[in-house]
Amino acid sequence: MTQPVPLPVQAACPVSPIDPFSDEFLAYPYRFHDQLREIGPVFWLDTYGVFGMARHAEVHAALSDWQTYCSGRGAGIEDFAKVKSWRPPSKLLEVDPPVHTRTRTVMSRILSPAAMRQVRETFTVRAEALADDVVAKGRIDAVKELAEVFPLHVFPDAVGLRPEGRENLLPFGNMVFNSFGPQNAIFKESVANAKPVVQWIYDQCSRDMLRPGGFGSQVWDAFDAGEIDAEEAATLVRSMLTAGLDTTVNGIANAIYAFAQHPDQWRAMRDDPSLIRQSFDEVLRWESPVQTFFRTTTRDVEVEGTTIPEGHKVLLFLGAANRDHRKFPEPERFDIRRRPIGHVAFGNGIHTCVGQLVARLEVELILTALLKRVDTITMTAEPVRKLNNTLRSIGSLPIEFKALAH
Ligand code: OVV
Repeated sequence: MTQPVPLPVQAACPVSPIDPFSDEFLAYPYRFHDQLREIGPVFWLDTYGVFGMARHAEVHAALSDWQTYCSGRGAGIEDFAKVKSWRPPSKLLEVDPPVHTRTRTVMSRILSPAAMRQVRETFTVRAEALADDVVAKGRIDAVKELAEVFPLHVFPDAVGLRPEGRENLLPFGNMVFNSFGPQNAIFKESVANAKPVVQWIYDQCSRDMLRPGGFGSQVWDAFDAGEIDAEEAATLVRSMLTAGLDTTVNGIANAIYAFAQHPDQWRAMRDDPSLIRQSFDEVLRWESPVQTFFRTTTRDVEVEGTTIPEGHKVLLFLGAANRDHRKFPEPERFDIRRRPIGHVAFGNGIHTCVGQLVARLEVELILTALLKRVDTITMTAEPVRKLNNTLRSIGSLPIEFKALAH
């Protein structure tokens, strides 16, 4: 392909030829993570000419320091100061204070604990009905028939979308999460049919398309109140539609995968259902749906003896940080009693996932409904990975539920 990019002269740090967006890496990241964590606290990825961090301490610290590691130049590999972004930048993910503070305030109010109490009952009824359905079937593809079904049923309704066209939601998220990485074959394939998908998404963001009272319409209420402008309102609705589906689909799929691999942990949770909510944090730590995000340095910054010069991209390996033995002893072990405080699957600092209460609610309700009905979860064939430049994603997960005897 292209020549390796030389390390900037000011920086003295290990150089790695590993390509974190190659098929091999994305299909099985963990042995590469080990190498990257052990090579040093900061390293240079010469395939792309970006810095990287894969240890928990440095990833966590970089996420906390938005003044030094900014988001306004993009959370992907492209530097918005140099190239125009693939889509108009997010007003939430790809901005810094003061704009971020304003938009974030609106979003966190709409996705607050009080808002979750309002949707909880509807979400519960649907989780219970879906659990009845999949347990009656016995053998299912846990991605197509469960993990995709539940978020796609409850979340677009809560946002207030029309029923028509919802099949565009997952392809759009898939594109955007691919677009944070390089324009490799994975990205290109996902954007092959982009036009109608993107058009549909943008159409749904205007006020007249959104059911009054839903999360989307509430964004527009903030426009009425003068908190945000019209462009911000439409783009914040887009954020919900982009970040709210593929992430939770993979969160649920990864949870089923984790429990299918660890029957003792499913049993432990049935013996003590109070573990359900915290078990999701262990799923997120062990198999993080969002594996990476970039930041851009706003100044020369010294990290453990390396100076990262201003204006460089830094790739933060969230999934690797979550399996750093320096932070989490025996990190490969999936243990729902662990209480993995400090995991960075939802990020950290001012950009910490603003929709995480929705994700937590969805997973809690699905696991609760399944736990009442399912004795054992068995994988009936190897799962098939779906490669994505950012997401740890499963394409199909054939499983069998054995129902509890009543
Ligand atoms: C966290 C996240 C992922 C993808 C898109 C966005 C946010 C957005 O705000 O558009």
